[in-house]
Amino acid sequence: MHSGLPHLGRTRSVRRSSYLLQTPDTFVRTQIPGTIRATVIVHVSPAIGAAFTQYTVEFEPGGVLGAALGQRFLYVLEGSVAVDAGSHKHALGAGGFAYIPRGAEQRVSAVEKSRAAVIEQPYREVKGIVAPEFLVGQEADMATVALMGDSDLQVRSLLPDTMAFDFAVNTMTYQPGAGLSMVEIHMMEHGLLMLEGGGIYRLDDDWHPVTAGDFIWMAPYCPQWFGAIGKKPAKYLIYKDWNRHPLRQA
Ligand code: UGY
Ligand code: MN
Repeated sequence: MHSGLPHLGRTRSVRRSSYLLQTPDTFVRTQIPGTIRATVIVHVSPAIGAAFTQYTVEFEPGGVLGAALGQRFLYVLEGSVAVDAGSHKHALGAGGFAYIPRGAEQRVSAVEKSRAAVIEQPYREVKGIVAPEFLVGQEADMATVALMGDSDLQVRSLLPDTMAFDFAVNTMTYQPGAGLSMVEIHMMEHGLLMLEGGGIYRLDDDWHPVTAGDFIWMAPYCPQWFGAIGKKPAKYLIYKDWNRHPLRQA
């Protein structure tokens, strides 16, 4: 019989000063202003020291997401989500994504039961550079590039690599056995959602098994490395702050 204490307080989730590994068994669902028939799982926010927020929104059919604070990036994980921003009206299926500039009037609603990853960040202006405009796309249609010449590690940049964008969102797909060619230590922070497969993530001085559904936040300068394990590819969606002077982080 079920004891009521199946995990006895154990979980793969870990919170350290330089990273957070959040596994689905520890997800807490909440509301943010404006959400209707939708709940959010906030993965990371300034409360932990991040300069952005990332959350997963789970919609009932017809559910609505509230207003954004700053620019918003949305990636549909499951179902179908309508994004309505002024003259732009799109229905996005799984793998569809939208970039919505700060201040844009918007309505993000679910056509059916759906889930989406959402990233919001204040925009860091640069004199002489025009802020980005609304865009939508489909992950599978984006160009795929071998990372450092390794054809077993493919990267798709979802946002254009221009100075107008102050963050990047990419997907990274590792064939079984593929791994990052180096341990990275960099100023930029990451929000990472495991989409498929799994492997071992080195975070700071710890090595963690990770699998689809897990979320990881890496603080600036967190040593990081990933190697894919298993019989199918591992794939993640990864946010990175980008393209700004190191003294212009606010
Ligand atoms: O772009 C990146 O920094 C990426 N290679 N990092 C990562 O996968 N942890
Ligand atoms: Mn990195």
